[in-house]
Amino acid sequence: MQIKTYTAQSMRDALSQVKNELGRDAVIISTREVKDGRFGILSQPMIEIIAAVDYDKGLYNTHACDPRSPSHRTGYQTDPLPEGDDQIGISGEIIELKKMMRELIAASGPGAQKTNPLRDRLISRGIRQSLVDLILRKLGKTTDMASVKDILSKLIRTMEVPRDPVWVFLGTTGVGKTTTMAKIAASSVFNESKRVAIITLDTYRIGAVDQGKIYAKILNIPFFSVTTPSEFKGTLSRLKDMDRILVDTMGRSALCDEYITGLSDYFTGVAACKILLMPVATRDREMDITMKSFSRLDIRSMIFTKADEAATFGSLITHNLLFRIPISYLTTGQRVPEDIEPATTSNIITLSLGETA
Ligand SMILES: Nc1nc2c(ncn2[C@@H]2O[C@H](COP(=O)(O)OP(=O)(O)OP(=O)(O)O)[C@@H](O)[C@H]2O)c(=O)[nH]1
Ligand SMILES: [Mg+2]
Repeated sequence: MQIKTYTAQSMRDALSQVKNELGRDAVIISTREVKDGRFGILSQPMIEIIAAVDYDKGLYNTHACDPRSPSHRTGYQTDPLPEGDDQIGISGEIIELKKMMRELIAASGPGAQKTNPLRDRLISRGIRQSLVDLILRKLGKTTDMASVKDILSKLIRTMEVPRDPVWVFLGTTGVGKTTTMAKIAASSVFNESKRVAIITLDTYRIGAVDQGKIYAKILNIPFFSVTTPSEFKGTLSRLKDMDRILVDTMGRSALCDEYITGLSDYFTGVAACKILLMPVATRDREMDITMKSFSRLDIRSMIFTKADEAATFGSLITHNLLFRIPISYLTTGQRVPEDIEPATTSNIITLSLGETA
């Protein structure tokens, strides 16, 4: 027998995982609500299902009423118990779940009826299912796309340029930190006539210093490369007359704990706007992992990058509604300085959900 545990944000998702992995003959052993403990106060209730295939029905029914048997303790039996048995609740639940499972399999088969086209449409745009369900629940049954857009326009947080003079560009490898910093440096110099300097902390990757140096040279602005927190703080104090100091950082996997700890040493006692960059096409799981790691650095603003490479834009809405960090810019290509635009609530909604109601 194969027993597996599945966790998802809704019963439907968890059942769908069971169906996909274990097939139609899977039996639900237990379900419970668990906390997604990854985000502290942001943690969400999750559904955990334990399911099995190739189980020996006789074996489990034999042990079902033995209080010492594992099956009794966990409610492994899959048939209804006689009236009066204290396990009847669990058993009834299992029957109910089996029914739901069958309905789910039927609903996802060929010719399946779509029960809520608006829900399907929002999910197909890349908005996380649990959020879609929450929004639709809040709006009631008779809702339409116009009311979804209306509620989102009240919830989405964007910000104009950060007010602090020091902007720090953070994010995992290759998300576009250096390129975006160069775009912002160019527009700060040419469009806003700001006095700008660049500092790079990225001495880890071969060529990283040269990359920053070249942009600084083209823009004719000061450039510094530093390797320790004290050198960084010393450089900042020498740049007090600058209007904007853009700090490029080395990218590393969000799973690398030492990297985040090492970075945070640079910013203790420094007033800076820490900006996290994330490609629009980031999947939910990677988004959560990145946020879990980088939230330790007190992120104040988001820049979503590589919008030109994304097929859907629901990640913008998912991220904004879940993590509540204002979005300042979207980047739309590799060209420096052209491919960047300020984020506004209306362009996020239009990109994510289209023009039509
Ligand atoms: N399509 C597309 N490519 C982009 C965008 N922004 C950056 N890139 C490309 O992404 C690649 C990585 O960009 P970098 O700016 O070097 O990324 P990084 O985050 O500094 O990378 P590391 O320092 O290595 O972590 C380069 O090829 C960029 O041209 C964008 O908005 N769209
Ligand atoms: Mg870089």
